[in-house]
Order: sequence, then C-alpha cells, then structure tokens
Amino acid sequence: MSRPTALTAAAALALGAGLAVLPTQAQAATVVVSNATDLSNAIKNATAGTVIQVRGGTYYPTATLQSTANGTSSSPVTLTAYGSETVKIDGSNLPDGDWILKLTADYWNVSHLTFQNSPDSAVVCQSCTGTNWNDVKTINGGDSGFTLTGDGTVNNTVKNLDSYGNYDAANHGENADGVAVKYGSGTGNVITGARLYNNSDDGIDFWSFSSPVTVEHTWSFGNGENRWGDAAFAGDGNGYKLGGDGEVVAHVVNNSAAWDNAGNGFTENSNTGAIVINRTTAYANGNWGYYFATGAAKLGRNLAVSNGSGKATYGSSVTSYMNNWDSGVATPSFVSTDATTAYSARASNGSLPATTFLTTGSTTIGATMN
Ligand SMILES: [Ca+2]
Ligand SMILES: [Ca+2]
Repeated sequence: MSRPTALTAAAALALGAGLAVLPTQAQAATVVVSNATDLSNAIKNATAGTVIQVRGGTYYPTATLQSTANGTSSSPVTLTAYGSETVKIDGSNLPDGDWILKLTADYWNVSHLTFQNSPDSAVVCQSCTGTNWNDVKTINGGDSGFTLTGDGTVNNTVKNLDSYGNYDAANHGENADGVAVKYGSGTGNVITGARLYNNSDDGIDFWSFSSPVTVEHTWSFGNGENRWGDAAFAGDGNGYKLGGDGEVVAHVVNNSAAWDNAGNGFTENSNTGAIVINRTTAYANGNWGYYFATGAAKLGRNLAVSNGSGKATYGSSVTSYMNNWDSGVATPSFVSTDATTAYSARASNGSLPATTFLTTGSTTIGATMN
C-alpha cells in the first residue's frame, strides 16, 4: 500500500513498463538548497507556493538571482534561511554592475537573509505587488542596498531591514542609499523597523516616486559621511529624503529618528506635497533637523536637538504644531546620547534592539526609539 512516487514512476519507465510520457514535474513545494546553482534555479523556477529554504553558509552566485514568477496572496513564494541557520549571499563573484537579487514578481516572502558585497544594488524589487521582506540585511554594496522601483509597486512591506555600508565608488558615493523607493508608483508600501546607516548617500530616498510611502519605527544615521577616503566624495547624507524630481506626494514618517547624518535629518527635497512627519527625532545631523522650505508638510510633535544648521526651517505652507521649535513647547532631556546600543543585535523577534539612546520618556514629543 504505497502511493506512486517520482522514484517509482522513473523506475517503471526505466523498466519499459509502458509509460510513454512522464508529466512535467512541477518544482516541489519545498526546496532546500545548499549551493549557488541550486539557489539560482530554485528562485528562477519558483511557482506559487514554492518554499525555498537556504542552508547556512555563504553563497557566491555568478549571475544575478532573479525571478519573474508570481506567487499569489494565498500562496506566496517563500525564500528564507533553513531553520535558524545564517545565510549570506555574497556578490563578490558577480560581474561589475550586477545586482544580487532582482524580483519582477508578486507575492514573495523573503526573510532571514543577508545580501552583501554586491557590485551594484543588492536587492531590487521591480513593479512588485504584495512582497514581504523580513529580517533582511543589505550591506557593503556598490549602490543602494534595498530598492523598490517601477510602476505597479503596490502593498510591499519591508520589515526589520538593516542596510548599511553601501557606497557607489564610480559616482563618488552620490547614489548609494540604504533604502531607495525611486522611479515609480503604487500605494500601500511600508518600511518599518529599519536601521539605515553609514551609507554614502541617504538613509532613505524617495526620489521620483509618485505615490505615498509610509515609514515607521526606523533609524537612519551616519549617512553621507566620507568613510571611503574618496577625494571627490559626493554623498548627500540626508536621513530621510522624501521626494524629488517634481513629484508631489504625501509620504508619511511616524516615530522614527535621524542622527549623525551629514545633511538634513528629514527633508522634502523639493516635494511640495503634504508630507506628514509625526513624533520623530532629529539629533546631531550636519544641516537642519527638518528642512521643508517649499512644500506643505505637516510637522507635528517632533524633536530636534543639536543639528548643525538648527532645528527646522520651513516655508509658509507648512503646518507646524507641538514641535520643540514651536512656541511654548519644551525640549525634554535625552536619557542617553550614547548610540552604542543602536548597533546591537536585534531582538529575537527581529525588532530594533532595546536602547535608551535618544529616549526622553515623553508621551507627547519625539521618537520612542522602538
Ligand atoms: Ca545623492
Ligand atoms: Ca540618494
């Protein structure tokens, strides 16, 4: 009493038992891979419901891992580490200009993977709908760490991303951001729980993206500093660059922080839309804490301290209320200005590490740093 299996079917064929045609075998629902070739094939050949589990180790693909295979909302494609094993996918053997992972696909869940040393961007999701990224790292690459781009970029969630050390040498650091949501459109995209730091250009950049993106529980720090000895360094170093290229978009940033960025903590970057910035903290950035000179941003309950150019500068169309630069609003003291714990390992559930850095205990103003 055994069910037919692929093995018995193949054995029957070998025995000439009359099976003229074997049906095309769909990729098994769960695929465990342990080398770069199998990883590449599994990604390329995925179908709705495929679960790709990557064994621990460091993988060196020689071509971009890519797929155009869609999952569905009820049967997504899953790409994740096997068990609790540590998986690094390293771009060191890729040709110049290549990305490590490119999806032009819908309904993928990607988690617990590190993408490092890419010649160009590490991860690019192009015109993706319904993808979920959880506990992914994009580090030390040659352009932006994590990118959403293209029209039809809808309902994607990037949760607990660490993106750092990215630097585009060819352009002297001008372009490599921690997260880039650029050149496209589509609603429902959320970035939450991210640490975006020590990238050559900006922490977050929404250049030429024409639909609102939501950011929350995110830390953007140390971006735009020349850490590469580049004599012609051109990184901008904004913590949150919330627009550009003439798009008018009401992006939203809640409960997030920017510190030690070379440029502004938070900036509209000429986006004249009604950007909402609520309960954030800008500390020790090189230029302004908040720079909203031309648009109609709504700035509420934000805290700016020790920024090089000052707390905030904004035009007459901006709504500013209950920020520590508004009249009658006190500046609470920080419990700690030592950022060391901000670099600590994440909690076991992937959330930001516990810290007192930049906390104040206030229930009315500034980021809560969690
Ligand atoms: Ca730039
Ligand atoms: Ca940028």
